[in-house]
Amino acid sequence: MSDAETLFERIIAREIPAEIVHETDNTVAFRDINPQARTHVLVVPKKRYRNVAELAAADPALLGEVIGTAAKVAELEGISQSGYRVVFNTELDAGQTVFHVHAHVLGGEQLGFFGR
Ligand code: DGP
Repeated sequence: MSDAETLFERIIAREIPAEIVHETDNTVAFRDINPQARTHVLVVPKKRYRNVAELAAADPALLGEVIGTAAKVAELEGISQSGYRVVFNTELDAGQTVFHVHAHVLGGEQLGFFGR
């Protein structure tokens, strides 16, 4: 896979199957293949930025749209009242493995604290 294309471009292009739960003009939301909570959905802007810092610097409106899609996913998944977490893993110490910015939407159960 070239640096110009990550796994997520292939999911967005429907070249790799994923369970898509919501889509807007500029974002796609699909279930994480390795869920860390009862609900675990990834929200990805269709345009690729490496991480949330690059997205925030280049296109804050699109970052706002990613957050808005995350909130919409929480509604659709029925967890907006019970609570959920939105996480952007950023670079290696945070465990980022796919370098196409994505928000994790986690919920559907009591989440543990996180850190080390
Ligand atoms: P991160 O560690 O923040 O870069 O998260 C990448 C996430 O992507 C990780 O939680 C697992 C998920 N993932 C990896 N490969 C696939 C895949 O082929 N399909 C789906 N749906 N999710 C994937």
